Amino acid sequence: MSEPSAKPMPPPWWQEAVFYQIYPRSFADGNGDGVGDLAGIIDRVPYIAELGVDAIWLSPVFTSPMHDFGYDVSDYCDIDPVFGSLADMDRLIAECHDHGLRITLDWVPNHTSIDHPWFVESLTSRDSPKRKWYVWRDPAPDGGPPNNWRAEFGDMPAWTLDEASGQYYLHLFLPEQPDLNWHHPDVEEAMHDTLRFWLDRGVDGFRADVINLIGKDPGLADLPDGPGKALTTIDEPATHRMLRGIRKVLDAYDHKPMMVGEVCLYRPGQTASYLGVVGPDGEGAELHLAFDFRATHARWDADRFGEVIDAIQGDSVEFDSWPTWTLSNHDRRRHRQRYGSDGRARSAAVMLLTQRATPYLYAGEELCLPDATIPPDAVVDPGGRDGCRAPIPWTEDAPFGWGESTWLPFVADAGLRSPDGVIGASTLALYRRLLHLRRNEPALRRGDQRRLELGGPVVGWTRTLGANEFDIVVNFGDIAVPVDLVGDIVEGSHRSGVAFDGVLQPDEAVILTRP
Ligand code: TEU
Repeated sequence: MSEPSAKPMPPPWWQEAVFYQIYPRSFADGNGDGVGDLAGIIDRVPYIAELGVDAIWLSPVFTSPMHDFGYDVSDYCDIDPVFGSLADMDRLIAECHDHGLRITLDWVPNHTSIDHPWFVESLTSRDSPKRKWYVWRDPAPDGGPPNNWRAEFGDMPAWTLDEASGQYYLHLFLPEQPDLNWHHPDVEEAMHDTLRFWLDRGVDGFRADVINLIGKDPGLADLPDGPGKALTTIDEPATHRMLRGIRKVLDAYDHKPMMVGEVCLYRPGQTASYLGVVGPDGEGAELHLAFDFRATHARWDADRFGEVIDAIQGDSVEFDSWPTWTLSNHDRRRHRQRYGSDGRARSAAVMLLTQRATPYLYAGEELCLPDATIPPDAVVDPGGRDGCRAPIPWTEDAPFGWGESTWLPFVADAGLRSPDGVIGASTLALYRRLLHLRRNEPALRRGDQRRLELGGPVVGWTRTLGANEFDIVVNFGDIAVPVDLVGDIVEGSHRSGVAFDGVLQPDEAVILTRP
């Protein structure tokens, strides 16, 4: 008698999921004040579920004076009135779960708002019990900032002098975003409590903002090459210890909450190292996932994307880590804008949703949204990122489902790119078909990925699981090219449901099944 074969463990939910990022100010306007809110999102949950994604990442909705539109939190455990109330958030969590969607929140652990009661207290005196919760230092001998770090936003040092106490506080972003001192055990504990607050309310996890920054070396040494930004250099062992502590908080919950980290480091293996070195009993685990931004930096070019695809899969094998893939988010020009045509954006969707990775979509890409043009007097973001944060047009006619006056202008051709407009509807249909195909085909989610050597402007890869196999090919060029593959086009940027004729049109991407 043969031994019953051990059933392989199913992959964790966050490896099989497609995430959908919502920038709350820009998604949907429930109360008609021109700023998106939780009521608007609740109304659109059926739309999101029907799209075929599995989970939401909601950019910050916590109480904030909005100097960085919510990435400056003054209360981690409440909702800013511009977005609604805690009761609305509870309703959103329930609504998502009722529709089979998971919901993850954006946790901003590196810095608070200057309005956070912890910082307000820290500012009162050098002896305040909260003084050590932030990074305070005496001036350099010349009276200037303690080191040569520059802030991410504005042309300024990462330090602001508090005249009253004669000390500087550190802020890697705006002066209104003071950095927390994670080396203080009370900070660590208080921040763990903010996670528990939301986990107890049923959220399924978090996106952790600039997570590589939390464990800064207390020596705060100068950058060796002169004044500059420290965001992409801070990579300290202390952060790994802190992440193991965070992971224990998450692992104490039965519903398997996850955390994806924004790790702003680019050397091979650096990002993967933030997933931890996991032992047989799960000890040593850190983040569940880390963002990979390499695809967001590649221009529409076969060689570039060939390299990115290989690098992401290569790192996954070398460092035994599950990858992520993303083309757009609230910090960068949208990929439709970067690539310059609807056809390319549609092909990019085929590429994104056939990777062996957890994809992160940015709301609006399913409608083929470019960036909005922002007149100088309408600029509101200190980081110059308003264009990719334009409100989503929900109807064909102005005001596109929003109040009369929105916080940012709409994109050009907004009506055409609404779900009922010509471009919006066809792109939405493509995303729905791709997402449903991915949901129905384990080979596209977790199958092996192998590159096809096709050369020229064509990049191809194969996804295989058992006997199921798909070939995916993308033409990055602007002329039709013959491709030596046979099969049926199960899905594609320009056509589907037909036999492949061996010629890939300009900017076309197809998913083929072997006949
Ligand atoms: O972003 C960190 C980050 O890398 C960006 O600030 C980037 O440097 C900038 O967008 C350049 O265009 C995270 C959030 O995603 C961002 O929205 C916040 O502003 C920032 O952290 C501070 O919390």
